[in-house]
Amino acid sequence: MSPSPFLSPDAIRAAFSAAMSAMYRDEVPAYGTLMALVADVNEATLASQPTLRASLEATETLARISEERHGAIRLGTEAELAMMRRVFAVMGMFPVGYYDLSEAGVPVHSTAFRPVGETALNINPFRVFTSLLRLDLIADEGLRATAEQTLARRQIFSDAAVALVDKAERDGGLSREDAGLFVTEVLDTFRWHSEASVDRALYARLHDAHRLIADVVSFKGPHINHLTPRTLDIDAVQDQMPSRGIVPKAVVEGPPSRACPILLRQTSFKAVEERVSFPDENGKLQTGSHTARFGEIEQRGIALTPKGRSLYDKLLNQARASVRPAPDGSNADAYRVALTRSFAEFPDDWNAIRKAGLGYFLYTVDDAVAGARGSDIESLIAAGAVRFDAIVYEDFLPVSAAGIFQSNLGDDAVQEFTASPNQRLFEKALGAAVLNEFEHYAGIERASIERCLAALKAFSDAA
Ligand code: OOG
Ligand code: NI
Repeated sequence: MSPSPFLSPDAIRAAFSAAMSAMYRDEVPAYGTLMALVADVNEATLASQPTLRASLEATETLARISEERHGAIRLGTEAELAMMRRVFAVMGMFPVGYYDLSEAGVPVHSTAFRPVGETALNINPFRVFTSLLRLDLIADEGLRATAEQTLARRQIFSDAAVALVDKAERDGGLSREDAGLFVTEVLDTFRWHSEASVDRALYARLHDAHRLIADVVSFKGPHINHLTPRTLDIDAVQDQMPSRGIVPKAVVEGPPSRACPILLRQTSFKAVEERVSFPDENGKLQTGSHTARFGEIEQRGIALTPKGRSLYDKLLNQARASVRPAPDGSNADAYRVALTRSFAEFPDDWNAIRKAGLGYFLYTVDDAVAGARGSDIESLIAAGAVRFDAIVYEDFLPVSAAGIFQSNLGDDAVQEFTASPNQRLFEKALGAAVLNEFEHYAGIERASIERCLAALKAFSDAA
């Protein structure tokens, strides 16, 4: 077989993720500080928790930790979303899940572009939370039309980027050289532009309608608005942020701190105020400021089954019904207590989580000799032949995402929209259906069980 003439999508994604991280470190220096803090905390955590290290080794996910991050962008039009899907596909990233944020007062709906399948995820799990602005939620019709016209005039992809996507689709991949060009050209789309494309008056009108609308409509492209490294101990990072000159958001989003981490916990530092300029009618630039870009960290835990997820949703709602976290942090301690109390109902032991069918696990052969006579997975586990490790949650959480959006939109910006999920409309714009996250995890779990049974059968047949 002759070697493939193409660089793999996984390698293109890894290169793109590294280039994006370097660009963002230049643009927002606090992100670099955060990365250094996360690296220190991860190292200390691995040194003090040998079982965590063993589990990451067993699932072959240790190497990816320090490379791991997600980012987020907000797009303005259906055409931008459809093209973005094609761009991400070249990097082996596909839309997973549908998130309706209108319910939380943010006029967008979203998906996450990410690698799918165990191998691709282990090579590089880079993902991008991608939102589409919903102009249909702007009440002022005149402003909506102006916003639409402004967005229709911009072209966020370079001609060269579009040509390379066409080529990749036509030929089935990109050569190493083309892949290098592709990374450079596509990175440009995510770059920060300090010169707005609207005048100050229009910016102000958009901003009054919703800060997020101003962020999407006023600029030449969908600047990356944050990057998020993965930490193994989010509480330690949250505690240490101030000592490195970073001010964290009031509370950590998601489940409470637990022995067995579930889903996703996230916190961020507030968006930085940046100088921008607005062209006036004579083309002269007037200075102003815009606040949008921030940094975030996250700790990922086990992916939950639909049963586990509905228990999570119930317990989170219960905690938030008793203490609603105030943006100024004044009731942060009370919220933490309410959360911990509510989640006492969620088993905090890996085998209990597994036995209750609440989470997904990866099964691997630990000791083939011990399993010589077993044939079902439970007796193989009991005999010590098979070990199980949590499958990491690769997706996002709508309530957490809303909390992250809010803390960076200015905490006074909370606004009500009628909840109006519209996955069908989103998928029409995207030009494809989004994948179902639960099916994805169930497939990984099932495949790991089949691999164990086949390996142990081969072993006992040979013995
Ligand atoms: C996206 C916020 C959501 C997360 O980690 O939940 C997000 C945004 O602010 O554009 O990134
Ligand atoms: Ni994020």
